[in-house]
Amino acid sequence: MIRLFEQHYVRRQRELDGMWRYVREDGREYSLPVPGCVEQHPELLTYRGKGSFYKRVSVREKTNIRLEFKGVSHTAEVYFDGAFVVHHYNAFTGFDGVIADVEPGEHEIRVCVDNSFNEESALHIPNDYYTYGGIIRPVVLEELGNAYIRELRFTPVRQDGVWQGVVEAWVENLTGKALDLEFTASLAGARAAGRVSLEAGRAGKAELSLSCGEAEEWNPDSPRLYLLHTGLLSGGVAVDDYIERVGFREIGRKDHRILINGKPVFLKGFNRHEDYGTLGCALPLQVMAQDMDLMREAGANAVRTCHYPNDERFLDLCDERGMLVWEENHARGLSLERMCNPNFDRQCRDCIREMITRHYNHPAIVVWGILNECDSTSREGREKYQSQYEQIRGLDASRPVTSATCKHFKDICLDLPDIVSFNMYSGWYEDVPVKERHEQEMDWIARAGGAGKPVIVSEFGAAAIYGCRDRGRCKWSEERQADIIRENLEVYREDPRLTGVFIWQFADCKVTEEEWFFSRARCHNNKGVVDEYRRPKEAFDVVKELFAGMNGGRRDDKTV
Ligand code: ADA
Repeated sequence: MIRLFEQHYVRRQRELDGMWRYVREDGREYSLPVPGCVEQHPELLTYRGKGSFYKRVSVREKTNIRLEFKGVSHTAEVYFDGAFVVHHYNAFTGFDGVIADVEPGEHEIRVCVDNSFNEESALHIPNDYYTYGGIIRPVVLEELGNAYIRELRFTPVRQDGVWQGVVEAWVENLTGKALDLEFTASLAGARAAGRVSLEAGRAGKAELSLSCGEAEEWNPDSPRLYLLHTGLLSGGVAVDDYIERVGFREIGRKDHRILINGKPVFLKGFNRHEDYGTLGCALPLQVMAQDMDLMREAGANAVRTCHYPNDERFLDLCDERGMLVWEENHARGLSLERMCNPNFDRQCRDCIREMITRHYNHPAIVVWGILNECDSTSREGREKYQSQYEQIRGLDASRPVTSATCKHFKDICLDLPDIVSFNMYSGWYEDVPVKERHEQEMDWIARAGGAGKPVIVSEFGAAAIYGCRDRGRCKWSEERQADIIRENLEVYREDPRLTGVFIWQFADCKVTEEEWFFSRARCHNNKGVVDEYRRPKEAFDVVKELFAGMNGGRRDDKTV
């Protein structure tokens, strides 16, 4: 499955899922499923290195082929019939390549994949999550005509109580001659058309406005979605189409709160890694749906995609279920030394661009995050935070930005984001009274640049080994994890200055043995309220009890 809705009827599209030939660097051959992680194979359980995936495809007539990879972990080099097509770094963002004038018949796709840690890789490093190897998300083969819609952006705006929709399309001309095309859009009963002129071999932009008076708004309790149909015509004949699924909603901020369509919202949810038992990070829709249902059962209305952009199909689920999303770029706990890796700035910039370009239309995404627990205490670090916030705001002015800090009392960047977020492990890493420590933190935030801003507790929690029970409620037991989460939630739910809390974390996840084995039993981060097979721990029911009716300590507002 590519997305949870059809994106094309004119453009020919097929998913290249199924078994691919995989040749490891030492020549050993395997047949592996795509999407998938190589680690699911018994001989590749801990493989870290290079290998090539091969797939043979056929086309019936001469055409332009677009290959889209939704995620390859973590570096990919793509070849078509032996000719280089595209290189991409980062497991968690999609990329594509176009091969023009492909002759009818059979052809070979080769994807060289590398998940090794090296100086080239500034973001995939030994960490408190695992960097798997493989083609971890769907691969799509499309057959294009003379021109195609490369990117489609929908921005909902409410004007005088009526929903308007701004539709922007970036169109590529694949021919050696100029083209004059018609661009059409239809949504929620409204239609519009315009023209786009393209120079030979160049791209152009089309923009239309739609007045959608009858449209119902999207909000967490009523996540109304609509299909935006767009098309390209040449001389009245359809040459391409592009369908997006959108929602009418606006994000705002007021009095310490995030607003959705003018109503205050309190985010209560989980940090969720894409990781499952023996499947690694290549989660099938079944697991995504199970995670959604379990988070909903716990009473969550929000999820943080720690610490990287997520699979579009999960974001589609969030759109359908009204699950609010804090999506963030790929970075976790990088020191200034690591942030000064020569590739760091570019790899972060690419990740942010690809994340926002591809995920902009998801109504469920309400916050963009960056640089979880990176260096925000130095001048050099601040420059990088500032640059990335500016990049995000330049790409999307419709959503607030934030970053989860753990640099308590030392962070010099709290004036930069729209929302201040902090990670706090009272009762686990720090045996301190939750309320006193929380008041200290909130006082410091107000003095250090966060005054008047919405505040989110972006991480709190404790570890428990599934099945470890102890009447003494020792640390690592399920009982103690439940106690610590209860103590924290009972404080946070009474604080009207908070606009959200995210428990660390939803499910246990694998971590790299290098650098982490000593503090991560089983080489897992065991702070899930369910284990890596989604078996609930005692804490799950505590969360369910306390999330119920939790709206951030305000009796007056009717948060959604
Ligand atoms: C940090 C970090 C998380 C995880 C957590 C923990 O807050 O952001 O990724 O490592 O600590 O489990 O200690």
